[in-house]
Amino acid sequence: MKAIVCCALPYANAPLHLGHIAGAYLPGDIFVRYRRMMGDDIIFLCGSDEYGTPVSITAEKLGVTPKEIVDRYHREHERSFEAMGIQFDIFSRTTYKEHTELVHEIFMRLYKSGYFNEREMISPYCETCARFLPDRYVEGTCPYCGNEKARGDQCDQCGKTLDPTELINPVCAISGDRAEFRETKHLFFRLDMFSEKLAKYISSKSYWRENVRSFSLKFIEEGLKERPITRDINWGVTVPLKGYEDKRIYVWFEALMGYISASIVLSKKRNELDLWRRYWEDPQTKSYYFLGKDNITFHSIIWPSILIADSRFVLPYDIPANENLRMDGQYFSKSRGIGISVDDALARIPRDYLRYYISTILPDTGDSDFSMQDLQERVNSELISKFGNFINRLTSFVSANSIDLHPGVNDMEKMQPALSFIDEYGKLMEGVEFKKAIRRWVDFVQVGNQMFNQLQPWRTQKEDKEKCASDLHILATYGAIMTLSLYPFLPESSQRIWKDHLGCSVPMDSEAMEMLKGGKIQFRISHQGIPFTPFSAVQDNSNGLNLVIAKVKDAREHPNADRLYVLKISMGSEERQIVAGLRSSYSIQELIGKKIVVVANLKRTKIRGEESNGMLLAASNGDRTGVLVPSEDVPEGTQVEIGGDGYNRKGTVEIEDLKKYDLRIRNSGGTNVATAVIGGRVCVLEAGNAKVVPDREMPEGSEIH
Ligand code: B3M
Ligand code: ZN
Repeated sequence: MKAIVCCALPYANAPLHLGHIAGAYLPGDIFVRYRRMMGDDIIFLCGSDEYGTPVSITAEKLGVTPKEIVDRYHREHERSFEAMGIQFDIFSRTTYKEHTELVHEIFMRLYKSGYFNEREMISPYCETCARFLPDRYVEGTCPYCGNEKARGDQCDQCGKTLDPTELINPVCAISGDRAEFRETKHLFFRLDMFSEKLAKYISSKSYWRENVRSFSLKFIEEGLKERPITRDINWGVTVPLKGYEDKRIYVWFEALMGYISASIVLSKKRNELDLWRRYWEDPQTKSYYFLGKDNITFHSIIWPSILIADSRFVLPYDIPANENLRMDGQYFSKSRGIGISVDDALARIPRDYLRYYISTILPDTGDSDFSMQDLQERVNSELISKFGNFINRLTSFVSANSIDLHPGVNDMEKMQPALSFIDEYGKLMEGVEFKKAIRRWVDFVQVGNQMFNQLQPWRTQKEDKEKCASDLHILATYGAIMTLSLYPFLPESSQRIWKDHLGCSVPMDSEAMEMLKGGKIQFRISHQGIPFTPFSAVQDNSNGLNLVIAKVKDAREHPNADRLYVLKISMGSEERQIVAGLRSSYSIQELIGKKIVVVANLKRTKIRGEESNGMLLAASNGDRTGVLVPSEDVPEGTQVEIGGDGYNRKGTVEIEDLKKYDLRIRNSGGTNVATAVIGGRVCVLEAGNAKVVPDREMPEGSEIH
């Protein structure tokens, strides 16, 4: 089979989190590894989606250019994918000239064929910023659900697609001032021309996931309207037409073409200029698009319409879209500080354990939950105790007794459970049902362990050496089938076990699978112990931070240090003295009476002759410092919770220990608050029902010490 496998191009404006990995990239990688193992001819494409308002808004907020943002996140995403073992053939960029050229070519082809209408349209305009406000630059109240933070293009609360004119009380997202509506000229893509063809195309896709198919058909039923495909912005692909110099192509309209331009870049990289045509222009090629559910209609309606209009390239064969991943019941969201970034996760979870766990909870047919505790249990009980143990008992027995494995006569009967596993596993993998495939795999590992118990090699070794050797050959074949079918999920560990533990010298591919079915693979078993180390979700057992709200009773200058104050604080039941380096940023008057946050279990020390029993927390960024305070008045002595984790607060911590919490100011729900990273999770610091915030405006990213 010849296939193009695409993963949605991530916007280059924020770090990737595990929700992205579970929703699009890991399933794509698993699929490609499986199909390649089966001998299929595949190109695996992805790249950065770099234009449009998602990027320019981020740039504006941070006060840098869009180019700086995309350069930074393109590199970062590339690294994250590599670290996850997700290996695209090309990770392209929509800012590449190959992309612009292709977009211009397709654009003009569609324009000349009459698929665009030019219209005056009414657009939101901000007087203060002196510009039109596309999509996300305008906010207001959703007319459908009343959400006050709906965006010009969509309401995140009820999921409805919106037109900015529908918003109640529209305001500019940058200035916050009221948006007015003005006329401006734009090109519209005649989506309405494709209703029939699309309905026929989608109806024929009986193998599509039910949610994708019914959602798309419903979208068509509700009536396809022409869609504006130009915008009044300057960060985007230019419009190759006179009179459109100040406008750009709408990001979605061009980003979709990024799949094709990525393959053009790949062709150049491989020095085979027509490579991309061999895939896209061959009607036999099957194209797959892995993505999150927010992107369904773009791929099932808009992209096929562009492709039908262009008429040269294959339409999507399948769009295995996924639902969302939650973390402890909440949706992953970068802006609300929920969830784990890929880097944070990999800092504490070995890559293959993370790939394994995510595979077992893929949100393919419904939302699913990620939890550290669950990860630890699954990895330790399924991967290690069941599979790892099978490999260990097999290899240790064979090595200890120097058994010369060889096939026996009545083996085929014992192979039955393995053959039916291979059959079902194959069907699930081809049907893009990876979560079910891995569940089926766990069952098969169980069967292998039971078989081991039934065959009792420790007895036959004494009573019937011939039977023992052939039984162990069967068991080794079982182990190899487990290992081979694990490859798409855990490429690294499975190759290691295949070579080092089982001593298989043939490549891990479909031929190997056929040989295994016929019991014809040679093993050179070597005992290396259990092939995995147990995983503990608890990073270490040192003491946790004990943070408490205290009130400053008194303050004086430190007699021996001109940057320091000596403070008397009260923590409710207890009074203490602490030393704080705040003299260049706060006056004594400003401090007295303030409720602050103290690390109450910091090792007691003397600073320039003054005792300091604890430390107050403050955020700083260059020369700016803001003391952390509760956002509302809470009693002194109130315990500050970090993500509600009942972690150990006994004993003392050292200054150095603070580093591992990565305490910093992050944005959560639109405000900058104090956060810590615990167990790879970003947690907001909370005191009673108050948040912990800096008492002066501090930028996101400011460190806390
Ligand atoms: N950039 C949307 C997203 O990251 C998006 C997909 C484009 S695919 C052509 O959610
Ligand atoms: Zn709404």
